[in-house]
Amino acid sequence: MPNLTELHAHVERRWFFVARSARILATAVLLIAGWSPLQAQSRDAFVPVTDVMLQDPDPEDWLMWRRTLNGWGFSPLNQIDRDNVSELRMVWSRAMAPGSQQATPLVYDGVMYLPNPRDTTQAIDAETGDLLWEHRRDVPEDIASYVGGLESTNRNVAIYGDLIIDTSADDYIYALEATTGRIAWETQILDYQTNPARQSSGPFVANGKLISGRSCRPKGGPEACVITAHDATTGEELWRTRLIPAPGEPGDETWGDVPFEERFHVGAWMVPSYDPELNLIYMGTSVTSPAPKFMLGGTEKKHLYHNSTLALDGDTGEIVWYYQHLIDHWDLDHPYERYLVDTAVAPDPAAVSWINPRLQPGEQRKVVTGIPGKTGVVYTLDRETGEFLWATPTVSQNVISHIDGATGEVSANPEVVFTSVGQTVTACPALSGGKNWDAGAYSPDTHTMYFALRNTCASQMATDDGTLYELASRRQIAPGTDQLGTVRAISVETGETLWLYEQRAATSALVATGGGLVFGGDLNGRFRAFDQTSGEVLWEINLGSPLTGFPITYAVDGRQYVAASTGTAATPSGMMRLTPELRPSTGNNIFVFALPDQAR
Ligand SMILES: [Ca+2]
Repeated sequence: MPNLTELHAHVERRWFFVARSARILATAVLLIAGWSPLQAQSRDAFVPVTDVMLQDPDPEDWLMWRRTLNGWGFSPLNQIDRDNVSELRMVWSRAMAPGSQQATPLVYDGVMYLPNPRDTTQAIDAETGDLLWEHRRDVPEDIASYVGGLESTNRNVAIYGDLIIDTSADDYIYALEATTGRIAWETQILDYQTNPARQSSGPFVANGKLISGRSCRPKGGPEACVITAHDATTGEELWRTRLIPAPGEPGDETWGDVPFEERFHVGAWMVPSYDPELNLIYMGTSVTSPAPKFMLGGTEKKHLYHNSTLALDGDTGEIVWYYQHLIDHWDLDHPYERYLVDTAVAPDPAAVSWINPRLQPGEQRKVVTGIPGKTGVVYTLDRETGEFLWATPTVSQNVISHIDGATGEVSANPEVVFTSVGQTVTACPALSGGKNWDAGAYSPDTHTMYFALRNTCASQMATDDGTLYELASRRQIAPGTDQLGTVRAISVETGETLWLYEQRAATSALVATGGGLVFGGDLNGRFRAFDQTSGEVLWEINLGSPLTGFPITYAVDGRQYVAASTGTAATPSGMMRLTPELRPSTGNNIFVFALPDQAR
């Protein structure tokens, strides 16, 4: 008997027979006949994706979450530029599956691999928008009761060899044949009923290994809080690194007398970056549960490895170095994208709050930089050693009072650190950030990082009602402004803010291009192109629903496309309550734009 997946594949293959496109029909016939799989476009045979290709991808392709291993979110494509972007028009659109929508499309050789909510994967002709195949994972009905909701989020997939690989809501990692959508293998990472972990992000390929993190739920205890590596060809598990130390392990003492089995929730729920030369994986971690540390053995304890950048050995998963950004009491996670840049480091003392006094201004370093956490603070570290180089705030924040430039040690503002149940503080940003999962971008053409940030604060009370973080929170727009959304351009070398765009609606993920543009959307349905150097809005369209996916750009046969997707997701829903007069619709859709023939 065929299983459900195979039955579904049969349905999809029948669909091909009614497709009008002769090109797709020809491919479908070959697939049904079981002949050697062809690229859906029937151009050439499918060329397996290698580590060499992932390290230096074809400009036309978008092969991973932020396109390149260094996390930049940058494409060198330059057909769409500052002069012609105003002529962009939609060339195709599709509705997406229902659920929490935060997709990043992958594009390889003219095919888009689109992660839809609830572990539905689609292969789509990237030129026409026609569906080539679809695979829906059979997600258990009781999953939400174990992983605490948001189980439908399916942020990204990976491509390696001839496989499209995802992690699943039920804590598996699984591979689909890129040419057919048929399942190739699956490997259980955790038993979701005994060690539940929320798997919102998919895997990332580092030298043939599938690296994946997750947010572990307190029901499972510390053994669910792991980063794993699997063989990208076979799915065999190669290593797992627990993010909470056990008795006798380094860092155990940072939890004081909290029993190991009560050390909860230090996850790594976003996607890492990777330096193939150093063979180091850079991944950020989340907060503890509960958040206030007086409930966890003391406010001065570090509770490693929460809110840290971890540099992991690619072969073994060993933590080579770590840097802790903030001892958290307010649910201010630090799992977001890290940019790996080789750059002159010359922080401007007039623009940057905290600088390592040993730094010789202008010296060349291999850095890991960006805004790793919800506080909106930029951190630049030496990525070989973890040495602190500089840090500076962006949006208003009051949780960090000082960073020691010589050691990088971060001091929390004692006025907002909880010391008792029932205590109320106003902490900025709110627990939704500042920054959140909506990634920024780095352009090597301008040596500038671009971030979508929000001006928020929250009135927070420490509770003992058994909720995940033991916090009751009321969000607000930061005092002194009614502008919730911002896009900020920051020099990677000097730390200066080069331009700042502000508006009422919260802003969302960005992509930078070789055409001198930054594309990004907002939660009021607007998708727009900024001039990278001035911040001027050069093009804008209303897509009707919040821009919740990650925009990308790609090319097929020399024509450049820009893809953006809309929908619903928890963080945007919380943000929308701060701008109640803005009332977009909530449809999960992908839209693809290109220049008309005469403008190219
Ligand atoms: Ca998934």
